[in-house]
Amino acid sequence: MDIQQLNQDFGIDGSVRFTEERAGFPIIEIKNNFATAAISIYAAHVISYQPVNTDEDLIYLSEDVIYKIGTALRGGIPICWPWFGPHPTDGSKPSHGVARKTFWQVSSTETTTTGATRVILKLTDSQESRALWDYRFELAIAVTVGETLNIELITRNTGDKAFDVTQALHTYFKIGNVDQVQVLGLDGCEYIDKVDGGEFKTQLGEVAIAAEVDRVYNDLPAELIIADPALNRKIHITSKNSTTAIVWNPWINKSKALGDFPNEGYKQMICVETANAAKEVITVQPQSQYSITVEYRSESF
Ligand code: TA6
Repeated sequence: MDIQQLNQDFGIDGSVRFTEERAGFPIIEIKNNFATAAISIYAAHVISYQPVNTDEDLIYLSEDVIYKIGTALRGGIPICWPWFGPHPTDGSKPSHGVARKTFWQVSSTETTTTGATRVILKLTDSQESRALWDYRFELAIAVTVGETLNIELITRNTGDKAFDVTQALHTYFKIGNVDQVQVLGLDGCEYIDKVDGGEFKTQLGEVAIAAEVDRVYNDLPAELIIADPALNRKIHITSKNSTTAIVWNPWINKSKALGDFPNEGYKQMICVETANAAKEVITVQPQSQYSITVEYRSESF
């Protein structure tokens, strides 16, 4: 991708520019009156969002992130699609699907009527994708950077046969202290405990982190909150067309096992992922579409 051409075609003076600190991996840098943000065109991967007048990015990106085709960026907002987790029937296929390990195309950039910045990137089926998942599709992500960060992922079935998807916006949030962070809103929800053999359990009280946590919650409310007293902030997570959320923290041993993640990284991040997964499988009929949306808003305690 030619950076000069991208800036010519999609740059917006003063708010959208394309840079390439890592050769071959162009980044969309966004700056407006509300916030700064950055999106990797590889994997259409949001890697930063920081509202003005705040001291910390909302998004956690591993300092050991690896930019390599076929490798998912560690941190940011990976797009897990068209399946969440291992492939439902074929373990040889890539975990979390095909969308997060390939280049997307920039479709449009614009300044909205409120002065926010909206960027749309698209991915369509290819010989490579059809070898892994034999369907015709167009996948679009609309990222709106303003007082909030709004992400909409739209699946269009452009073929002649219905298909099922599970998916997740697998967001890594930056936190001040894993020992103090809580996820509010899941009390009483059923979850699959992936660190305890996939047992079905019920959440008692708010979610805190004191070991590896890998839980798939179903039937959840439209809003969750990450309460982070160490950074004196609450992050409101509001979703549409999603009743599944995953809470993940790798804790000590898994952090050490991940080659693109610092050993102490678990202390500064928590994943709260907006999804359609587990029993929430989405069937998309030919020539129709399905959209999942999440909005992040940060406020002081
Ligand atoms: O969403 C939680 C999870 O499914 C965990 O099981 C863990 O595997 C995490 O995703 C990260 O997966 P990745 O393939 O990006 O290393």
